[in-house]
Amino acid sequence: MVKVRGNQRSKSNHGYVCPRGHLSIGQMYDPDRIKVPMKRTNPKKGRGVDPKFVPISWDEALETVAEKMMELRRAGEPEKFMLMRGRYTYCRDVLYDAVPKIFGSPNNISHSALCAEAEKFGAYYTEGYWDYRDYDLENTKYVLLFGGDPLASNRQVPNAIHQWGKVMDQATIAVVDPRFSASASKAHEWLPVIPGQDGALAVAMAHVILTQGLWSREFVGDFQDGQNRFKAGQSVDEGLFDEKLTNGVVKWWNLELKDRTPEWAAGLCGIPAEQIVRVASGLAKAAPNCMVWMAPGAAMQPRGAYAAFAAHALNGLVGSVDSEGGTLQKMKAPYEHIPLYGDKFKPYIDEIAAKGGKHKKIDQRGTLEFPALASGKSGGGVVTNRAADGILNADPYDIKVAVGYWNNFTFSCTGAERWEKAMEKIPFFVHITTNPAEMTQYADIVLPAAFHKFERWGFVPSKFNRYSYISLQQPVVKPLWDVRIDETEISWLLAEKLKEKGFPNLYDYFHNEMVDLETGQKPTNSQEFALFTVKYMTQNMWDPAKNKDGDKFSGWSEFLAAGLWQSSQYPFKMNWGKWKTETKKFEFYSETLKKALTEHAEKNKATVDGVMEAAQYVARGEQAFIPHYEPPKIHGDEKEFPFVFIDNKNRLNREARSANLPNFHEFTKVGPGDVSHQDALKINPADARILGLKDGDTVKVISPVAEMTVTVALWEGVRPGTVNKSYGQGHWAYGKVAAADYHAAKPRGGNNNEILVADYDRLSGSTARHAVTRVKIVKA
Ligand SMILES: Nc1nc2c(c(=O)[nH]1)N[C@H]1C(S)=C(S)[C@@H](COP(=O)(O)OP(=O)(O)OC[C@H]3O[C@@H](n4cnc5c(=O)[nH]c(N)nc54)[C@H](O)[C@@H]3O)O[C@H]1N2
Ligand SMILES: Nc1nc2c(c(=O)[nH]1)N[C@H]1C(S)=C(S)[C@@H](COP(=O)(O)OP(=O)(O)OC[C@H]3O[C@@H](n4cnc5c(=O)[nH]c(N)nc54)[C@H](O)[C@@H]3O)O[C@H]1N2
Ligand SMILES: [Mo]
Repeated sequence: MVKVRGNQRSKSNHGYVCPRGHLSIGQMYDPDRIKVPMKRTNPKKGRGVDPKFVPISWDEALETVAEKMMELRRAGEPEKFMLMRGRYTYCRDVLYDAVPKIFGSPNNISHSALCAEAEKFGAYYTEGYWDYRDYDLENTKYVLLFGGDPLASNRQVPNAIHQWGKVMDQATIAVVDPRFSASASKAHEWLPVIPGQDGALAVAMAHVILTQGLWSREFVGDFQDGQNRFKAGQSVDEGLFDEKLTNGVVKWWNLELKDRTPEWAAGLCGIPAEQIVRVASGLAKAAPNCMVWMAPGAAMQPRGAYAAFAAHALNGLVGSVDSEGGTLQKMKAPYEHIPLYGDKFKPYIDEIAAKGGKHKKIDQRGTLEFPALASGKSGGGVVTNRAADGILNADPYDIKVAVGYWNNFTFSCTGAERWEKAMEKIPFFVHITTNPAEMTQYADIVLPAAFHKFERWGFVPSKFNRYSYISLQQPVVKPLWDVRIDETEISWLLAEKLKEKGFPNLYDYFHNEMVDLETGQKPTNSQEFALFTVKYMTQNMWDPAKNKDGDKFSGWSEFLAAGLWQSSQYPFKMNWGKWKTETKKFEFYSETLKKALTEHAEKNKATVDGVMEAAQYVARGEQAFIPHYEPPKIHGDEKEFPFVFIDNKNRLNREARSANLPNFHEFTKVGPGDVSHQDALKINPADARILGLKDGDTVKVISPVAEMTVTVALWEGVRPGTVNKSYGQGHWAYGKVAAADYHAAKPRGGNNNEILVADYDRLSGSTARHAVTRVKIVKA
């Protein structure tokens, strides 16, 4: 393979990949990849302890895993099996759902809460949509970015890059980011918010929009006599306002917004009142062809759910929800799940599995302190990072056998050290991975994975530029090494071994249910199973009898050649008046959240105020149900730790998977302020002067929990009192390039997650990577 490009048919990426796409050739040909299965011969586990891995056959490897799993079933404790999922394709149904369910464990733990769940909270409790939004950049007149950098990261880089020049010409772009991001550098307004103060800014903008009478009459409604009574400090009689498609605008005003003046916010968030007024009114005047693009920077913070709620609610005030040039939901990408419930599934669940599956999960979701209210359900979402504490405290029980695939929690979770300890404690761990990552160092069995982009079957749905799409992953190159596909092939091979040991249910399920929908043939080996699964799950795209929307194909082979199915274009206002909220309206006063919180409180025999207290929010009473200001909760005493640490993704980061690529280090400088061949801690020159630091100095960055040693880069792109370092370096494993010394477990650069304190936005279960930790800087 010599080149990667975007699918030429794509209406979303316009035929181009983002810069990271080009790194994937290097990832596939990475000489440090794991080439054959291995087993550990040194029983001692720990960072820097050589596992003394030796090569073994696939047969021996899976024989060993199956035996360990069967021990749990024989002892009647299948719940002590745990499956950890990091990145994935949608064939995740097999390994992530079917395997633990049929085996008998409730513990399938995904990485979602490390990623961006808190932003979904904002969209769900306003418009009943637990997902990322799409954005109609092409037709927009105003873009207000809250905590995201779409030219470099977030979810639609190829489209953003493609459209940005046009958007700069036709629209105003305003970027709320404490860091001078790539997008801020190509914007009209930069609002370098003090980390964690996004909520203040958002509610003040709402205050401006209402007091200036700039809300959408079409969307929100109006006072009966057309006279604006939204005056700072004054309550308004709800009866005087005829509300249209929204719920509770006057309640929101009375409970929160009336006192949230731009002057009030300026003192907290560090943005001048004039700029707050200018941006808020600019946004509203462009309405409805405008958007508030809210991303993890403003959400993945302690208490970030309410900042996300407030930022997204602005879209409701100006009526940009589902509007041309606005923020959109998505067209259906109608893939099928494999049978995971109902008549086709139940026969495979035996008594041991039924009993095991009823246990509480290891991540404590749904407990009083961890509501994790995904999609309106108490414990509806995962609390990924809390699983480390669950394992360490054997709460609610001990984990004895764990499998991790395509994940590296020992590196990717804040408070990473807890995961090191947790991994030491798990008696038997299997890592399915391409590279010898940090987590791999704790493995008893290592299984080499097919590289996701080019060596396997899989599929991924997503959306941007108003199209939903399903993109196929196909084995387009012959793997150089003895690898297998994580989600499907390895599940099959494991099922064969479990069957040999007297537990045939998983094998029978795969064999009977995952038939080839073209030929009716049942899978007889792992490769067939992998292919049939993809065909099964994408049947609504390629089978002309089932296809109801978008690209039409005559059959599987045509779909395969196209590599991509696309929906029809998203029609504006599709969901107006049909939101899946309690009131069917866009909720400022969220009856949906009230219900979720009340149910969670009742389940835990508490009051809603009791939940808010336990989950560490300051709001009480009705405030819990509206977008409101929550003060930031940043760890570390301000006097001892004077700098707030800002985390971001460099343009070339694939989360933490780029660091073993020489061209990643050569081109790190494509990130604003970043320096090639360094892991640069960016500090404002004014602060550097006070500390006597200059470019290239080596420093220790010390947080309340840990320290790391990195290189200083002076940069005006962070405000005094904050420092910034891109995420992704600091590997002490992964390969010869990623680590300074792989064999000595010596890191190259520093891992932000070692110094970041493990804390959460508990309402969404999210791990907070933003506005969570203060640090001090000491010359090393
Ligand atoms: N401080 C900080 N922390 C973050 C983030 C951040 O921006 N800052 N980002 C967060 C986000 S958004 C996410 S989504 C998570 C991601 O966190 P994880 O889901 O843990 O994913 P990665 O850290 O990328 O690690 C994936 C691991 O899978 C293995 N691997 C790599 N390629 C393949 C493959 O093709 N197949 C298989 N089977 N295995 C492979 C390697 O061992 C690699 O370490 O990290 C989160 N953590
Ligand atoms: N280049 C690149 N792109 C990626 C990925 C990648 O690893 N690299 N990963 C993908 C994945 S898995 C995900 S989940 C998405 C998410 O990726 P993003 O949407 O980029 O989210 P984050 O990485 O969390 O960072 C977003 C921004 O928040 C800013 N920020 C930090 N603190 C604050 C704050 O207090 N307030 C505000 N307003 N902003 C703050 C940071 O400077 C950064 O610009 O990106 C995807 N795209
Ligand atoms: Mo993510």
